[in-house]
Amino acid sequence: MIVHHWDTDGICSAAMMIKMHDDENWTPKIGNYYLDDDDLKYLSTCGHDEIIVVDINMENVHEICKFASLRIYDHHISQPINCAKEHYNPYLWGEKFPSATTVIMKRFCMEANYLVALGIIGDNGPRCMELDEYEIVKRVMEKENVSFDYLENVVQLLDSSYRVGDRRGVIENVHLALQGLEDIANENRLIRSADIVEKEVNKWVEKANFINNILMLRMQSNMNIISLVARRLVWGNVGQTAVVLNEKDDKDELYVRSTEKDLSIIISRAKKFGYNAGGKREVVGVVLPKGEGEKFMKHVLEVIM
Ligand SMILES: [Mn+2]
Repeated sequence: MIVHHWDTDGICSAAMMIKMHDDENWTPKIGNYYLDDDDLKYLSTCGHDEIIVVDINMENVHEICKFASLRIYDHHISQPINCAKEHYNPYLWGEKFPSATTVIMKRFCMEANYLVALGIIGDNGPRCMELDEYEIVKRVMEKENVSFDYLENVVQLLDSSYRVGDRRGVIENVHLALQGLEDIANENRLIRSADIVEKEVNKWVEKANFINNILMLRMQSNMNIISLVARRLVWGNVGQTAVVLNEKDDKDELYVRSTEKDLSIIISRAKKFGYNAGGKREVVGVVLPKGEGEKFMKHVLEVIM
C-alpha cells in the first residue's frame, strides 16, 4: 500500500512507485498531516503488510510500524523514523531535494520522466526554472513535445482535486497520471474542479496588502487553497514573504511562504504550542483550532520581521 500526499508531487511519487511495483494507493484525510483514528484503523485492517509513505511527513507515522513494515521516501523537514525499514529523506543528511519524485528517481536509479517533472513543477512552480533540476523538466518538455505552460496546467489539474476536497479524486489521479499527460489534460472531472479553484483563488489574492514589507492576507474559504494563494502572492512579488491566515468553518490555517527567510523555526514554535505544523525551509503550514490563528500569527510575525 502506497500512502501519499494529496498534491501533484505526492500523486506522481505514488505513480512512480506503482510503476516499479503494482500496488494500491491511498491518501490521508486531506489537510491532516497525521493519521487520525479512522485512517489508522483503515490502514491496519486493509490487509497490506507493507506500507510505503511518499512525500508526506505525518507526525504519528511510526504508528504504522505496529501493524506493517514501513518505508518512507520524502523531502520534507523531518526526524528520523527509526522503526522504518527504510527512511530515505535527503533532508536527514542535509541535502535539499525539490520534490519527492526526484528523491524516488535518485533512490531507485530511475530515468527522468514526466512524473518526475510534474513533481518538480508541482512543489516549486515557475521558480523551478532557477533549480539545477530544471534540466529534468527541459528534457521532459522535449521528449513529450510539450511547453512549460502545458505541464503547469497539468499540475493545476492534478492539484484541483485536493483543493476542492475530493479525496477519492486524489486517489484516482494516481492512475490517471500513469496513463500519461494527455489523459490528465483532457479529464473533465479535473477541468471542472480547476475552474472552481481558479475563481476562488482570484477572489482572495487581490485582497492582500503590505504590512512592513510582508504581504498579509486574512481569508475565509473552506477550499484547500491557502498554499496556492500564498504562492501566487510571492510569485508576483519576487523576494517577498507572504503570511496568509484562513479561517475555515472548523479550523484555522496559517501559511507562510518566503523566498528569503528560513522559516523552519516557525514549525518548532507551532509544535511547542501543540499545533499541527509542517513544511520546508521556504514554506510552513500550520493547522490550528478555530479562533487561534490570529494569536499564533503574532508569534510568526516576530520571527520573520
Ligand atoms: Mn513534495
